[in-house]
Amino acid sequence: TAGQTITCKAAVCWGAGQDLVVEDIEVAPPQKGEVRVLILYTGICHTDEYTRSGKDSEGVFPVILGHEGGGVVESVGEGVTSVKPGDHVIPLYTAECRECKFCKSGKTNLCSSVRATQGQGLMPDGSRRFKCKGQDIYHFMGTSTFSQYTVLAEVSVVKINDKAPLEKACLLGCGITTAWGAVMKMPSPGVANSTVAVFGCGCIGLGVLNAARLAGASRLIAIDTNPQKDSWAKKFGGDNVEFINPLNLPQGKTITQHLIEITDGGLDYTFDATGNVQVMRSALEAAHKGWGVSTIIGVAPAGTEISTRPFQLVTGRTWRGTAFGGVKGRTELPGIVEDYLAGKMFVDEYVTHHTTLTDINKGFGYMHEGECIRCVVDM
Ligand code: AHE
Ligand code: ZN
Repeated sequence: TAGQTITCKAAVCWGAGQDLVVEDIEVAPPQKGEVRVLILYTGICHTDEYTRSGKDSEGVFPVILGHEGGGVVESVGEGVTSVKPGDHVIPLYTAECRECKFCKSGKTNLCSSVRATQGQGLMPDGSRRFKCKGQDIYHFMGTSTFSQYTVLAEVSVVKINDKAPLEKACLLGCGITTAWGAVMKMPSPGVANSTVAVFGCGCIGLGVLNAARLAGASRLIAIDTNPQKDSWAKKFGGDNVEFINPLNLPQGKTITQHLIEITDGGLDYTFDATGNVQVMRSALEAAHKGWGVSTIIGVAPAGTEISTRPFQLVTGRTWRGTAFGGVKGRTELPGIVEDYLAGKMFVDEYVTHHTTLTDINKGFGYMHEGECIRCVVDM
């Protein structure tokens, strides 16, 4: 099939707010510096729903969503050297070119090589590889994993150990790695022997708890309005996790006041895993005066803004954020896959639901239910 257009199935979102429609699409061969990948499994992340719903300011339609995939290289374009047909790979929505100002800075995992075109739903040369009913279809996050075949920039692909089962490892393409990195790549001194609170116990929040436990946090507090998340939080963070439902606080107490009270002044580290800007503020203000660090992981709806009194920062709290956990995909993801294979971190445990490409909309439905952590789509 190398060099030829492939016809396959993909879930197309024709317009903002519409359900996905499984269509026969055409996938053009990979051009120079590109890789065509057979996607075997993909997770569904809230960011897919966010863009589907029309809330993403970068959203363009018609589009093939999906960014948490696992697959096998089918063919490569001219000049591609880092992967070859048959390699097991994970698509990277945060590319790593190793040549741009960002990559060379040593200070960030953000890479500028393909980000501008990626945000417009295009390949780096400004064109598209998907067609349906004669119409060009936009790419998404440089990945478009809701297609049986997708085309990626070489800088947006990483080869992983083929012993890792792709029906689980696909989840390392977004949620789990993001949470893991947000904790493990925290600037010094890091979460060891520190108090940690995480707001939101979905995939990201549970990943933070799992990583913070391994990193040796001294106290773990999990916050969620869904009481069922208590047992989930303990499963991922250990039996000592203290679960707080902010809907059940003593009369008149805010979550921030309560946390400050029970921790003698606040937490060393807090994490927002909700994408809610009010929660982000609570997380920042629950960080300890003088040194507390609050990390934003959740993606907030377009148009919303965060606020706090500047005094909160003047008095030594740090507000930071992270994309893909600060992980450099091509350099660091293979090692994270090894950590998974060595049993150091949970991955299988996040999979609560399965669906097929045909029933992908059901997967979006599961996501709105509290008991779904991750739904894996068998493509
Ligand atoms: N397009 C949105 C921004 C979306 C966003 O913040 N994406 C996260 C990843 S979400 C994964 O589920 C991210 O890492 N962003 C870094 C980047 O380069 O986009 C908007 O608001 O415009
Ligand atoms: Zn995601």
